[in-house]
Amino acid sequence: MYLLTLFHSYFNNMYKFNTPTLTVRNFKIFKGMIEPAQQSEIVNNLREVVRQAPMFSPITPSGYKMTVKMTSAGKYGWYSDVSGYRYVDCHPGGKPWPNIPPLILGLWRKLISDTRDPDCCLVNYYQDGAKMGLHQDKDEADFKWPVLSISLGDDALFRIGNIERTGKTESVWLNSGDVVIMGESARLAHHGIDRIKTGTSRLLDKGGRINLTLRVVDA
Ligand code: MD3
Ligand code: FE
Repeated sequence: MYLLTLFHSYFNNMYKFNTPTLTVRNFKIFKGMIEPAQQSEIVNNLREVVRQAPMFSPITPSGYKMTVKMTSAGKYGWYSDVSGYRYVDCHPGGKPWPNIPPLILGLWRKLISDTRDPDCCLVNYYQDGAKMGLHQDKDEADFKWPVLSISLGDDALFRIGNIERTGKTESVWLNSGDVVIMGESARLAHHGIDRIKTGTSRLLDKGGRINLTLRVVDA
């Protein structure tokens, strides 16, 4: 049985040697997995990403400007306007998205797969009062791939719901350096960010919070 499990992990390239600090509704939360020096290095890498692909606030299909600023790295970037949510292969300025920084790719390869890289690293930036309403992520072709999230900067109140839009939710605080893996039943669960506690981290010069999500987009 043990050999079978090992083979199964090897076959899927899913590394399960790391035990989550806590698991809430199959969201696997690794507290403080990224040490402060590495967090700073990631932020430095992101400065270059943002220089090549400046942050913008997408418009939702219902016409509201999102309070979160975003950009992306990788083959695709996530985008939204009145026509809908989708992945696009260029920044709204017209240039292809910059490459995903190697340090960030390394985390994916260690935790998720060393044979299939993510197609997108979505960079979300939350500042004074920014939040993200309860939603599902379903613009990707294959939900068998988990999504990996990395929190940097100020603390955030993360809300976890159900596959259905309604029902009881649970909230957890995410701190700088926390990593969350959303796979299996968590992959299509509703989730959102209720609020940021400003001034809780000194990682970012201008304060706020960055969340990175690594996603496989193509089948
Ligand atoms: C569960 N971002 O970008 S990360 C998002 O902190 C998003 O910026 C939040 O929700 C943030 O879509 C939460 C956690 C997260 C990200 C993607 C998921 C949870 C997910 C995809 C599927 C299921
Ligand atoms: Fe999401």
